This record gives sequence, structure tokens and C-alpha cells, in this order.
Amino acid sequence: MLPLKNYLKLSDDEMIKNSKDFFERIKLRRTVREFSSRAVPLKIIENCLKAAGTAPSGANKQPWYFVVVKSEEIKKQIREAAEREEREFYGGKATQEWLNDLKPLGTDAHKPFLQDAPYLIVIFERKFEQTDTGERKKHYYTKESVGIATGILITALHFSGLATLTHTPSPMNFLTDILKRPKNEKPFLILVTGYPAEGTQVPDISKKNLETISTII
Ligand code: IYR
Repeated sequence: MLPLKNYLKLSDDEMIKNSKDFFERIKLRRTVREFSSRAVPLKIIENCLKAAGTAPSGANKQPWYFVVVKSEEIKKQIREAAEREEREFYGGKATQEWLNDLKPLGTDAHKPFLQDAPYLIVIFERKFEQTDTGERKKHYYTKESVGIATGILITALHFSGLATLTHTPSPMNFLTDILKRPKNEKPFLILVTGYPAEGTQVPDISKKNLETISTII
């Protein structure tokens, strides 16, 4: 055990201001679906990945892995494979209810952002650890852990000034093949990352208010 560091002794007023300031900035985050091809310094992505890597996880197993794709050739392969899946989704696999729910977002099987954006951060969930001797070590609460790390990553990228799109073509097994990932990893999502394209529009949607999403007892 070590002494806990870094908890600042702030006044209530300072903490209330900090929490309000945080909300004011994070509420500006919007998922975008049109990206500029303008280059983004890799250092920003690395810093944000380091932030994501601080996430809490089951037994501190850190069951995540991030592949940053900047290669035009690999982005093209991912786009082609994803659009193949999406054509099936929009062309019959999805229920009518699901398609109706997606209407306000204006999505379809066409995914140019997978090539336009400078980076695709492909996030993998490590279901277990495979040691060099082939032994399997257990991981715990992997989905929760990777979800939390992804949330921190999205927040860090937003704070850095970048836009993201959480993209989940279904199924995503093609990512394992294209990115040559081992069997203990399962694709979790693709975080499309970059600057929004100039003039991008976003859907007119809103978030539920505090009373709707919480109770204080
Ligand atoms: N993966 C599809 C469909 C889709 C599903 C949900 I739930 C969304 O919130 C958005 C899209 C696509 O990317 O178009």
C-alpha cells in the first residue's frame, strides 16, 4: 500500500465551479459523421490513449487494447468490410423498429468517414490473458472496464479539440482479421477520430434532464 496522492483540498465553491465547468464543456461533445481529412498530430492521440489507460478495471487487469489506424490502405480495407456488413444490416437484417429509431440520425450503409478521418482507433476487449507459455489468465468485468476506458478516451479527445464517432458495424469480426489481432481479443468499437468536416450538420437531438436520469434518496 502507498499513501494516496493528488487529492487537492478544494473548497466546496471551487468544486461546484469545477463540476459545472466540466459539464459546460462535455455537453458540447457531439458525435459527427462527416470528417475532414486534415492531419492530427499523433501526440494528441497518444496522450488521450494514456488517459484512457488510467481507467479503473476489474482486478486492475486493464483488459483493453487500442489499434490506431492511420494507414490509408488499412482504412480502405476496414471501410469495405464495414460497408459490406452495413448493407446487410440496412438491407434486411435490422428490424423495422431499429431502422425507425435510426431515422433521426440519418445513417445508412455508406461509411466514407472510415477513410476520410485521419485516425480510426479500434478498441479491443481482452476477454482473458494468454501468457507466453500458453496459459490462460482470467480477466473480470471486461465489458464494463473497456466501456469506462472508452468513455475516458472520448472525453480526452473532446477536451483536446477533436471530434469522434463511436461506430459499431455488426458483426465486427473482420477487424480481428484485418488488424491481425489474437484470439483473446474481441473488437469492441471503432472510434473514428479527427476534425469535423467544414459545414457538418448534426442531428437535432437532446439529452434527458437530471430528473429523468436520476433519483436522490
Ligand atoms: N451500425 C450501423 C447502425 C447503427 C446502429 C446504432 I444502435 C446507432 O446508434 C447508429 C448506427 C451504422 O453504423 O450505420
